[in-house]
Amino acid sequence: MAQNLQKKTDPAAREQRLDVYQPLSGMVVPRFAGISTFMRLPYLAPTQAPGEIDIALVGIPFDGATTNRPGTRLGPRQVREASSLMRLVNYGTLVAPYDLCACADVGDVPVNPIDVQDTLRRIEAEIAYLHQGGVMPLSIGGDHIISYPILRALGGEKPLGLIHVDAHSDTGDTYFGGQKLTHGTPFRRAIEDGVLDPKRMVQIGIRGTMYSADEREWALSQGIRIIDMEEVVEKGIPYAISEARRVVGNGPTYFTFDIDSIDPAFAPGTGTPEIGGFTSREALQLVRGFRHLNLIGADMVEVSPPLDQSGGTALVGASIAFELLCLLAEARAERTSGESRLNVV
Ligand SMILES: [Mn+2]
Repeated sequence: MAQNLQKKTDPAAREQRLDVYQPLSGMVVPRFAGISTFMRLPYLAPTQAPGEIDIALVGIPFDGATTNRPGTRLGPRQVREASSLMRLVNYGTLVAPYDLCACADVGDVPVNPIDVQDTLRRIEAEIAYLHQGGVMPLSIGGDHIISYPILRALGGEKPLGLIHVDAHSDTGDTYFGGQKLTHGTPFRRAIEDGVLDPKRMVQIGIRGTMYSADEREWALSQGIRIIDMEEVVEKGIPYAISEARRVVGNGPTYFTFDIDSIDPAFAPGTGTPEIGGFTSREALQLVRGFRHLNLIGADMVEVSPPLDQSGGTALVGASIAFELLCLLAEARAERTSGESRLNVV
């Protein structure tokens, strides 16, 4: 790995790597053809990633912590397929992520579909390996439990800030008589483990019914800033963006996007849909508001293909994943070049 890391600092080698890690051109091989990878990027074994690429797109096909309707284990495959519709340049921000960072699809984490704890260990090990090798992860779930081992892998040195876009707080304690590892509990576990700083955590779009008002009370008592959907509607998306930027500040920050934050009219293929959500257009506006933050990774979770066989939800998911990739690539490039335009609040 040491030799690889040395290669990384050589500017000529870096230019070469940007040439290699481009999506398969839709002008050469039509976009309906070829083998499905995220964004039509080259596939690279995760063991080869350190020193070679800057951002790894990681599939995490696990739904074993789902408390209601499953199916997200099939998410990465369908999102790969839908992501063949993504092109190279972000129309809204003009960010061209593949000109900034070497990116590759590193395949799926080899999960254990019948063992939650074993799966979480495997996810944490792979993400930690990438992180220690200087590679930023953009993970595609999978149910929301996957954020927990990722936060453990990334937050070991210093508790992280978090931008959390979701219909649900996911800060519950236990389900079904003491089960602590579910897709409704990842952020409570991460806070308990000290890898997530609740005072630098913001949740956006929370709504729907709750099992009990205590869920919200616990989150608020930890210092989490909840910009629930009622507040977004009242004050607007630009307000939500500036308030969230204030909360996370300039410290290392992770971004997690649950597809159920979007209204089921646009994204019905998810296990726990809630009406009154963001339109897909509003979601683009929201995510694009988080440029120039100190982002160290991101995920897009909870696309469940069996619940939307039209594939439309996976297209929304792939599009959000591209937006997240643009944020990560720009943040990474700014850190590397030392020309940081970090978060002015
Ligand atoms: Mn969630």
